[in-house]
Amino acid sequence: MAEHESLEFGKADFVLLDNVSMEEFMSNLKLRFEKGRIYSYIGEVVVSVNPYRAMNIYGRDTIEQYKGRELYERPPHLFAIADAAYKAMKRRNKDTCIVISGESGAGKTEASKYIMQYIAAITNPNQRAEVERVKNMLLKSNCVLEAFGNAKTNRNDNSSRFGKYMDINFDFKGDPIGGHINNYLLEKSRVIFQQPGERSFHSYYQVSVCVSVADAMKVIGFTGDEIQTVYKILATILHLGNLTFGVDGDVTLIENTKLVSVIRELLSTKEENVEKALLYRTVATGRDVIEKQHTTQEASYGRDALAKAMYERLFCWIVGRINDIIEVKNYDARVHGKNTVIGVLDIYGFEIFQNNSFEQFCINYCNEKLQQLFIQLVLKQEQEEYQREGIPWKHIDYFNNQIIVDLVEQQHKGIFSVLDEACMNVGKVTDEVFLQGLNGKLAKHAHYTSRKCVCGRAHTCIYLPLSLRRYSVVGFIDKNKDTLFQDFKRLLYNSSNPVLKGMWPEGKLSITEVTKRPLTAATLFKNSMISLVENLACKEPYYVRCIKPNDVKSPLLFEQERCRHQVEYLGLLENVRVRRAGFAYRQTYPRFLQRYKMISEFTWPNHDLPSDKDAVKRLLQGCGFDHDVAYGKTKVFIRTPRTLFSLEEQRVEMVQRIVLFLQKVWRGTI
Ligand code: AD9
Ligand code: MG
Repeated sequence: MAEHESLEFGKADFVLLDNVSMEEFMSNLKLRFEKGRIYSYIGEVVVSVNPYRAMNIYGRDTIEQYKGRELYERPPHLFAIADAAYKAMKRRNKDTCIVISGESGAGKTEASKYIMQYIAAITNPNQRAEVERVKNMLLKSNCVLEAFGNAKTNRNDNSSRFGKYMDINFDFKGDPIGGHINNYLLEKSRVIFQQPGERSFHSYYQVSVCVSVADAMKVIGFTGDEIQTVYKILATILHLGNLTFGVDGDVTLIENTKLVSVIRELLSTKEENVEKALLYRTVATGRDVIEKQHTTQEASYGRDALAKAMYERLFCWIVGRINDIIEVKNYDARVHGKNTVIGVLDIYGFEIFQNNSFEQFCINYCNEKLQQLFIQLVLKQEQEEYQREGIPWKHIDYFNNQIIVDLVEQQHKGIFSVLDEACMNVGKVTDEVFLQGLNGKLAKHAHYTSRKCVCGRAHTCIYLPLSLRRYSVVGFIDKNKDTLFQDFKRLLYNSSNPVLKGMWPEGKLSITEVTKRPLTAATLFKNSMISLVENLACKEPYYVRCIKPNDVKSPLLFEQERCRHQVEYLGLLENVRVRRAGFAYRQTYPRFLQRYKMISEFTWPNHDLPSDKDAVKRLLQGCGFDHDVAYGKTKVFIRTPRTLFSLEEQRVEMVQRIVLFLQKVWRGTI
């Protein structure tokens, strides 16, 4: 029996609320959470509340219940949305994507794993060895990426510190044949600094007990040399962290020289080269090339930049290697037909800390961008559906966060442009200069203000919709420029370890050959976000909206205010309104009949009308609901939830009567 037949658990679809108000929304969400119903729908959007406890709803038997079913036939679940995306891909040859959003710790990564598991479980019925291999790779690659890209934060013990978009490619039979991962801005500063209570990436704590990750890497196809090099890089970064600099007269020197030998060994380079790269910088002045000694401050900056860059490069290299291994090979579209894709996006969620820096700014911008896509697509999809079905559409207004996205990314006037401009300045480039630039250009913007903080450090305050976020501009310039002295690139390129050397191809260039200024971190991130959104926009999207019920990881606590805030900024209430503005419910004629035909004498057990559409019309007229519905080309649209309830009630009644009747037949009493 479909769950929305039982009101004990609240309304399974928020569209069915009697009144669309925040109060009703929240009490339904709370009731469902307390009854252990962590998933609900808004139409085809899944709303998920992190249960913070193991739920017995992901096993093989549950998978079987959702396989090939329609969304409304079973209680709301991630599996239903995964199945819908899969069916659209397989039956209609559509590229689809599943976009999972929500704040840090809300359950996005877990959701993405369940979705992957579901897809793996329902595909390849013939157990083709090659497909099994691909599936195994896709699942194992996750574990490796988490080890290197996730860390414990104050919000989440397993927080994703990078954005991940994974395409799974399918052949014409609907079986996975490969994949591709795009990764976005790893929070590399974590290798040199963590907030109190936080940790560096899991990889650091797993090296000693890291058999499982090493195993996973081996299974995926990393060579022994490659795995060795990964460990050496991790060790180098640890040692770099212990390296200190001092002065002797005019000379900057390394205080713990023994470490240099260790690092040299790990990097397979010459010892004097390591020392030189840490203490000097080669600069070209006109035709001359000179070596300029660092101050201790510059040397420390260089050391940290090296540690961060090595980790980031390692991470990107791992992603690249995984992609080499999982990419689709030998697929001939002329023979096998179109190769279709399901993309799964699991990105770092909104986060607000005590002190928010460049990283939080980028992460939150990314979330605004995805929210914008959601707004566009949900509206667009509704409009298109009505047009396709030939039903008039009533426009509905709601808050559009485009203004926030523009504030960040617009050419010339946006915050990223002002930041890049400040970084290009010759002469003094400081965070202060950047702040002045912002104040100059954005003082009149409705969503921008800045002020000095009590602590005396410069802050900019940026108002984002419905929540105040404050970012400190301290460190923006450095993090945006992301300078890594060329000397380090050459050092690593000249390593006799071919794996390491291969990670640093640009080290091949001599100082006089390097002319181009590299793109800034903000520009790179902005470009990657724009292309991500373009990529998602051309696919049929499915959404999972995750909510974090409390800050203490408790399975029992539903913090009303906290949840309401998330419902607000995720625009869930607006989502319900848009969905209901037209019609709360829609279904294709054959499916509708299949479910409700027993409630009308004209359709039970079969109808003799010219089409299913006519039969549905007859059925609804008979029940007196004709005024509340519209008949599209392929689907019937029902305006108010009451009508649907009533249909459901009649159906339940009829089913019971039929069952009773059959029992009597069996007993021979009829
Ligand atoms: V972040 O933006 O990467 O910091 P996520 O990805 O949204 O965040 P994550 O999926 O990592 O959060 O979930 C956080 C924790 O909540 C997990 O480690 C689990 O302990 C817990 N969780 C989340 N979803 C489920 C679930 N469906 N069942 C049980 C869950 N526990
Ligand atoms: Mg995550």
